Amino acid sequence: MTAHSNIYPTKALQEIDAAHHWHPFSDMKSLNAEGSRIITRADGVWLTDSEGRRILDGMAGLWCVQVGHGRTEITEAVQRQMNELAYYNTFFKTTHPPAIALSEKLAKLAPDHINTVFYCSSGSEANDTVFRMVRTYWDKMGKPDKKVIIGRWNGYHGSTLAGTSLGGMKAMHAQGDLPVEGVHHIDQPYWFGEGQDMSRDDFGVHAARKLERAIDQLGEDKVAAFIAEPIQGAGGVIIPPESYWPEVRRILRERDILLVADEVICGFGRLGEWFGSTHFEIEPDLMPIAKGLTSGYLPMGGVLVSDRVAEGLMNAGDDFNHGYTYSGHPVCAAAALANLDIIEREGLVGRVKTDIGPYLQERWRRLEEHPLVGEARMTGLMGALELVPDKKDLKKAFPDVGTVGTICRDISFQNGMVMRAVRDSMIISPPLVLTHEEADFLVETAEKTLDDTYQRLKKDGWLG
Ligand code: PXG
Repeated sequence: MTAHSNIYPTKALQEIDAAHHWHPFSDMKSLNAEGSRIITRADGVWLTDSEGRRILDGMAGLWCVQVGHGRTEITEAVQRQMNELAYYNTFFKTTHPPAIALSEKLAKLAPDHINTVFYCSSGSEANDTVFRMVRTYWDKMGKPDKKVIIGRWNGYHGSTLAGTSLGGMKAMHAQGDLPVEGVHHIDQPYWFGEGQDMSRDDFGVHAARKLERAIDQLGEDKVAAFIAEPIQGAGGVIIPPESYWPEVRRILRERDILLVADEVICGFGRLGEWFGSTHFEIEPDLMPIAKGLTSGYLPMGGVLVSDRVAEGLMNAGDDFNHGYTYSGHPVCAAAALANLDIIEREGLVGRVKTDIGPYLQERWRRLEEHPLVGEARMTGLMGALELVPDKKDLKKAFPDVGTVGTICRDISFQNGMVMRAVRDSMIISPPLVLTHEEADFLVETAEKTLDDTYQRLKKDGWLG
């Protein structure tokens, strides 16, 4: 068969897929018994599956398709670049115009103290790059004992060795005997899940002070960096209380420790600023990026490097022995430039801040009135619904965590919308081009999905 073979019946495609394709993060035995969903086309915020059904892409692919699907401005830029220079490397004293132009562009978009980019092909590679950069930086600064990187439980930084280690997903650590040495985890600022005994602001400070305590226990002279997502994505859209980031900044400012803001999801307009760091006024030393950089049209990632770290590493007088065959890939860089051009031309960042963001947030938050929803939260275009069995006791969770979330996710798909489930919360992160009508459809479908899920749970005895 060919890549365009949507002439085959769904069942035939599912059988071939089941026979040969190992999916990421999947229990393949049960997936193959059920059969995968097959997406064949996409346009704007709409996916089409192999049965010809249209489904609203509430997750922008996998948190990445900022400009929507099917944008010919990007595909044409890619084709032009393919014909001109499909590949050349950026090693051995060489570069090329797409990498040069993209670097200049990113330096302009990034906060003022960030003017340098190191390229790779994914968010995971970006965090592997961060891992080596941070440690090498302190070596060059004459502080080779500063090696420990502090991450957070339930943070996500990718699935390579460094990405998994820096992240705080216990199920991932269990496979491959991770984390690697020299990584320490602190608690996350997850008020709904872990902080309801305190006010949000008290809990934000409390969670930040875990960082202070960890640094003081490990020793400032041993700690190289703290890494965190401005808002945790894969962990369940954990929006920190407003008191959290200012306190983290105070703690790090008082100590000589680098701050890495993982912008892989929050970057490129998701929170109504070019970077999530700007939304929270984080001022990081390093910013890993990927996803929205190309809107997912081609794989590309990078690390945006502050002047302080760039000068420390680049003026050290020897090589940083790190890089990838596809670092700065010309076609991916052309896709990124075309994508950033659309984001700028259509004012998508400002649109999230002042138009579609507030519009969707207001409607989304109203879902908190539903009997299944304990909390409805959203910042920018990144939201979550916490499903609970009893609204009178918000600390009570469903048994067998994750089962109810999966039931709700499947019902959402049947109702014509992709929502992702994390534990028993439902997540959305739609393309930034979502129209008001599409936002209405999104919320109406979420509401219908909650109703259908409620009926199912009642029928199956989940609600007592
Ligand atoms: N950092 C963050 C904050 C991410 O969200 C990565 C790094 C790794 O990027 P790559 O390109 O290597 O995947 C991510 C990726 C999910 C899901 O189910 C989330 C991600 C990837 C796959 C699934 O929510 N985020």
